[in-house]
Parts: sequence; C-alpha cells; structure tokens
Amino acid sequence: MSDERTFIMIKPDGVQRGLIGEILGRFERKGFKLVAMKFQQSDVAHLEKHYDDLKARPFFPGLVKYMASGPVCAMVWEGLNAVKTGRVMLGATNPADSAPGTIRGDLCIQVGRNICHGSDSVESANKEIDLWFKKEELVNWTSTQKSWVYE
Ligand code: DAT
Ligand code: MG
Repeated sequence: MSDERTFIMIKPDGVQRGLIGEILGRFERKGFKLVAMKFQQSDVAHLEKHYDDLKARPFFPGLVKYMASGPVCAMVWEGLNAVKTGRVMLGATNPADSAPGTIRGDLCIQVGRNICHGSDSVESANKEIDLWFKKEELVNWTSTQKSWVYE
C-alpha cells in the first residue's frame, strides 16, 4: 500500500538554476522514500520516448530540444499515493496556474520552463521507471523513518 512509486525528474532549467536540493528536499521532507536517482544528459531519442504521448503537439520539438539541452536529475520516490501526491507537490503544468506552495507555483513562471516532471498515473509511473532505470538500479531498503511516517 505504501509502496506506490512515482518518477520525478528535475529538468535542465531546474538543474542549472540550482534547484535540485530544493526539489528533492521537498520529497524527502514530505516523508517519501528515495528508491533511485541518476544525473545524466539524455539524447533526443530517449526523450522522445519519454514524451511519446505528446508527439503530435506543436510544442513537442521544442520540449525535446530543451530536455536534451543539459543534464536532468531522474528519481524514483516511493510511498502512499506517491503519484497523486507527487503531482500535487509539483503543481499545475502551467506555472501561471500552479498554487503558491507547490514546486512550480513557487519556483518558475513559464510552461515551457517548468523545472520538474512527475508521473501522472501509476501506469505511466511504471512505464517511466522502466524507461529510465534498470531493475538493479532500484534500491531495496527500509527507512528507519517508516514507523513515524505511517501509523
Ligand atoms: P505535465 O508535465 O504537468 O505532466 P504534460 O505532460 O501535459 O504536463 O506536458 C509535458 C510538458 O510539456 C510540460 O511539463 C511542459 C510542456 N508543455 C505542456 N504544455 C505546453 C505548452 N502549451 N507549451 C509549451 N510547453 C508545454
Ligand atoms: Mg505529463
């Protein structure tokens, strides 16, 4: 039940603006458990796969170019309702609509530079985790905090 996983990624603008610590710190402080993390610059083919559902959209080429322009920090976070709560923590896709207190609401302005990605369903989380991580990169560990985060 508390083992739901979501894929969270800090985009190149988030990395270059020095926001890795701020963003991953929010997931850490919330009580989610880090399962995997990697820092890499991805190629266009990989990013086209990641955003495959958006390939017909006019902003797709620009999106992929921006995502390939620098390294990203890719992570898997685990916990109760990790996907849904992760999306709430990110805020609306367009920072103009993201509530203050959310990552996008607090830290960015424009939709094309919205600093972070989060899976939108358990199904897409599983697909994205598979795309970005090998099975052996997902760390199996028990946090000593678990008994304080869950009743
Ligand atoms: P989300 O990242 O909130 O899941 P999405 O999957 O609909 O949003 O789109 C993926 C990313 O594409 C989004 O984070 C930013 C970019 N994007 C979405 N709509 C856009 C638009 N109208 N113009 C430019 N970029 C856009
Ligand atoms: Mg999406």
